[in-house]
This record gives sequence, structure tokens and C-alpha cells, in this order.
Amino acid sequence: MTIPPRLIEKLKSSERIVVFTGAGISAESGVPTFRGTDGIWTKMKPEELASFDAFMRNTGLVWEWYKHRKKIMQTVQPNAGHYAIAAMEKIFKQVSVVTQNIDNLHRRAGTTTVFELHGNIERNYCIGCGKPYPNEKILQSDSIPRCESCKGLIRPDVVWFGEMLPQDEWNASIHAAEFADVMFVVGTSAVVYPAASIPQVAKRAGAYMVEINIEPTELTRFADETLLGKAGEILPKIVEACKRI
Ligand code: BJW
Ligand code: ZN
Repeated sequence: MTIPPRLIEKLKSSERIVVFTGAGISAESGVPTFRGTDGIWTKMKPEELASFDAFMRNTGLVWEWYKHRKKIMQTVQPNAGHYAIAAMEKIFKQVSVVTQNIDNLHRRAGTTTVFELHGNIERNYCIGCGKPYPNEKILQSDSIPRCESCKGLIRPDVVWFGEMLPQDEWNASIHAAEFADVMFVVGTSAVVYPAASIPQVAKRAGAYMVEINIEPTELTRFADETLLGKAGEILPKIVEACKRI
């Protein structure tokens, strides 16, 4: 895949970059995606695992699933795609990452401005009193974790279906999108709202939208460029091409 010269031209005159990411950027790190042939939800139903109702009805099962994923995410490393995005900070005036991912890999790769729309799997809190709990404490035991202060249930600090997104992260993401010169949309099926509206906000405000995905998505028809291929291969090529200008 060669990077289209018109994209490099566009980047030459760009200062503010927003990178909107989904599970696909972490696929090459070994984190499973949700949808598609290898997605988690070809095997499990989202409504049975990723909602507050499911958590209350089936706390043991939901916790088992999250403990399993927490352990996977402790072993994975950022990939070339995450590192390429972090390297953009050396090229452009401002780079913001708006991610739907909960795996913390953008920060671990060195990106400084990350807005996490769906929470972070490294955090947990008590639903009774809000007290935060680190993963180490949760993963020590096989039982359902309870708060040491109020005995309330502890839950992972992620956003489930039917829940509001964290207000500060949302506002900051909208603000970044409204001022973006280029909006990269990387590795997302763009079917989960309101997150999927962020690229559209940027586009409506005049940003050039560049999609990177292994297949076309709901957003493809709105994109100015769609680069079909793996994020871990395409993003480093874009960064290399930008370094030469
Ligand atoms: C590669 C690649 C490689 C692979 N390189 N690419 C009906 C219509 C519209 C909306 C709704 C509706 N009914 C309900 C809703 C709202 C609902 C929603 O959007 N549902 C739709 C799915 C139908 N949204 C919500 O409920 C949200 N809250 C909300 O709306 O609040 C308002 C409200 C509250 C109360 C009352 C009323 C209103 C909350 C959504 C929370 C989503 N949470 C999850 C789980 C997080 C925790 C966890 O991980 O356990 O977030 S769901 C899951 O999907 C996760 C992801 O962040 C999110 C998006 O998935 P993503 O990242 O796009 O992954 P995939 O797998 O779908 O796609 C991967 C892509 O990568 C693919 O395109 C591949 O091709 C590509 N790829 N390898 C590049 N190497
Ligand atoms: Zn508590």
C-alpha cells in the first residue's frame, strides 16, 4: 500500500490531528476485536456481558469475563500502529487520540493526549461509594470483588450499553474534533454511538477524514480517503512519509 500523495500534501499544511481509534488498532497486539469473524461477540452476546443489568443479574459471569480480559491486557504490548500515532506528536503541532478502547495501549506507547470514551480496564470502582480499586487487588482472588469500606459491589470502570460516556472525556473529544485539520479513523466498525459520531463532527467542521481499516465500514462513504490494510502497517508509512516533507 502506497500512501496517496494528496494525503501527504494535506498533512503538510495540517497542524491539528485527531486520531479516533477502535479495537482494530489493538488487534495486532493480540487484543480480540468485538465484531467480525474473529470478534468476541461472535461467541458471546454483548447484552449478556456488557450492560449494568447483566452485571447485576450475572455478576459472577461478568466478573469472570473481565478478569480474563484484564489478564490478557496485562500481557499485551503496544504495536507499530500505536507507536506511529505517538510519533506524530513530533511532527504536528497538536495530536489528540480519542479512543473507544479500554486497553491503555495508546498511553503505554507514549501518546500524551488520550481521551478514553469507554473507560479503562485498569481501573475499577465500588458502585456503593465510588471508591477506586486497582487491578492487582481485584485479580488477587477468584471471588466477586466487594468494597472494603461499604461492602458494595466493585465493577470495572468501563462504559456498558445504556450508560452515559464520561462527560469530561466526551466534551474534550468534541472540542478536539471541531478543531481538527485531519481526522484519522482507525480500526473501528463505527457502529457504537455516540462515540461513532466524533468523526462526523470533525468532518462537518471541515476536517479531512482518513479511514484506516482492513475492510470498508459505516463511515467509508463519508471519508475523504480510505486506506484498506492493517493499521500497524499503514500508520508507520504515513509517519515516515511525513518525516520526509
Ligand atoms: C482492523 C484491524 C487491523 C481489525 N487494522 N483495522 C439503536 C440504534 C443506535 C444506537 C443504539 C441503539 N440501541 C442502543 C443504542 C445505543 C448504544 C449503541 O450504540 N448500540 C449500537 C451497537 C446499536 N450505545 C450505548 O449504549 C452507549 N451509551 C449511550 O448511548 O448512552 C446514552 C444513553 C444512556 C442511557 C439512556 C439513554 C441513552 C454506550 C456504548 C458503550 C459501548 N461499550 C463497549 C464495551 C466497553 C467495555 C468492554 O470492552 O468490555 O465498547 S461495546 C464495544 O464496542 C466496546 C467498543 O469500544 C465499541 C466499539 O467497537 P469497535 O472498537 O468499533 O470494535 P469492532 O470490533 O466493532 O470493530 C473493529 C474494527 O477493526 C473492524 O472494522 C475491523 O475491520 C477493524 N480491524 N483488525 C485496522 N489490524
Ligand atoms: Zn464502597
